[in-house]
Amino acid sequence: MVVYGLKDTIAAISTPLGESGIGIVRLSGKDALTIADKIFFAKDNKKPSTFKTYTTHYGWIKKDSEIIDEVILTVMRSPKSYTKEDVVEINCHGGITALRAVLDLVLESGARLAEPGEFTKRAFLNGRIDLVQAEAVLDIIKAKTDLALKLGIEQLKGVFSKQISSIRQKLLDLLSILEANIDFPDEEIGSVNLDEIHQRLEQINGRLKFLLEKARYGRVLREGMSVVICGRPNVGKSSLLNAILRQERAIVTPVAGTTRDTIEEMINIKGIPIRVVDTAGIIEPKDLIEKKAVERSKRQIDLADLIILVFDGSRRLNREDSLLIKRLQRKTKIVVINKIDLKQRIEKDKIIRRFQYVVETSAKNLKNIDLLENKIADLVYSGRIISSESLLVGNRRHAEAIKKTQKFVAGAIDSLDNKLSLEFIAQDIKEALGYLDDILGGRFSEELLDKIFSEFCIGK
Ligand SMILES: Nc1nc2c(ncn2[C@@H]2O[C@H](COP(=O)(O)OP(=O)(O)OP(=O)(O)O)[C@@H](O)[C@H]2O)c(=O)[nH]1
Ligand SMILES: [Mg+2]
Repeated sequence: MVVYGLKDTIAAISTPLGESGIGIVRLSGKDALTIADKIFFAKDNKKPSTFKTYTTHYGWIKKDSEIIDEVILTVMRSPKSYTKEDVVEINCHGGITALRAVLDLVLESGARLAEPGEFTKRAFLNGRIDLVQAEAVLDIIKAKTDLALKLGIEQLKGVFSKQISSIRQKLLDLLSILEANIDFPDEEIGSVNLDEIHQRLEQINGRLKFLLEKARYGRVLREGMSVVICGRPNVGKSSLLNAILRQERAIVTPVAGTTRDTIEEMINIKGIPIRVVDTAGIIEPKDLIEKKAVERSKRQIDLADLIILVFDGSRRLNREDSLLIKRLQRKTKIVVINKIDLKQRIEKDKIIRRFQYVVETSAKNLKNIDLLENKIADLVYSGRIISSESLLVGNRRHAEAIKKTQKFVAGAIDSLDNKLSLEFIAQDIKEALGYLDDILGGRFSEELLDKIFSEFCIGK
């Protein structure tokens, strides 16, 4: 692996700028301890280069014998540190002036100002973490929701990396069997059982497909989950969409069958990006247009992470409601009893007994829309929509690479089915392996690293 600019010792303020109780200046690199020796004066006159790893020491930072700050200094020696290099952290008083003065002194004494994410980049380049884990550090810093945080921590622990590594190993094993056979076609050692190769490729293919399916959930956190509003005609679905969006987006009329096409909009509910979709209420189509409308709704329902099933509180449940309930049986649902401003005739007890999450609203008067939003957020945060098992695949970069890997594994299976020579199959497997290496960072470009790490803050 090529190592970029790791000779420098880097430094940065690692805590947020602004008034705070304490702030930390962090140094990493081979001169970290020598630099600390020059500027840190312990009460007992000992020097940082003599400190044991993972110990903290009280003292002063001085410039030309003038005290700049009273600090606690921590030493973490290579290789057991965040970057695998010698790391020194200086706990200063908070506030920009003290921190800036200490950082300036560190820089004057031989360190270079770190680039954004450079500490984490070093952890990667020095082999302590893989690229997925480096990205996870960023996710953790940026996490706005408990769930995003949970995902970041899982990835940092290497759960996802392990999955990828294990698939990678399986492909490597296959490749070595194939290559032995290509190199020594007549030898006993190379005799290859094609059925077994086929079986193993299918298994890997299945595993990759599973990861891809899960990638959809990882994306929810960044790109939004899909919430689809369903219900028979006229119950107030479009009115509910408008109420959630707080704008007259969809046409609302007293005529049943008003909405024909699905309508979707992005909104943000308590930090969760959500794609809300309003569907046509038609359940039993009578003509071609209605048939198309039903097909579109069905497609949205299949993709939905959550369904909002709307009933009209002023009417009794009917056949269409029952049909819909049956159709949506396997979906996670919030049931909305709408039109509570009118006289209620619906079998409310029955609904409450049957469904776990029920909210009563008046879309027309914007009543209890906040309760519905809270319910949606609760379901996401409690992990009931996205289970922790789904927290396998993180970002789009990973999903793209898995998709390409899967394509080549499927290609290898095709080649095998078409009785192509083993070279072709080996070539497909090599391509597949390349994409897996992209995920973990075994194969990477400076450009990719820049893109990933430039999103970090300085000091991480
Ligand atoms: N009183 C009352 N009327 C409502 C409420 N919500 C919707 N309506 C009315 O119910 C009628 C149908 O509303 P829509 O929002 O178009 O219903 P929809 O479910 O989208 O109907 P389709 O698109 O035809 O399937 C309209 O006249 C609305 O004004 C409500 O909370 N209270
Ligand atoms: Mg409508």
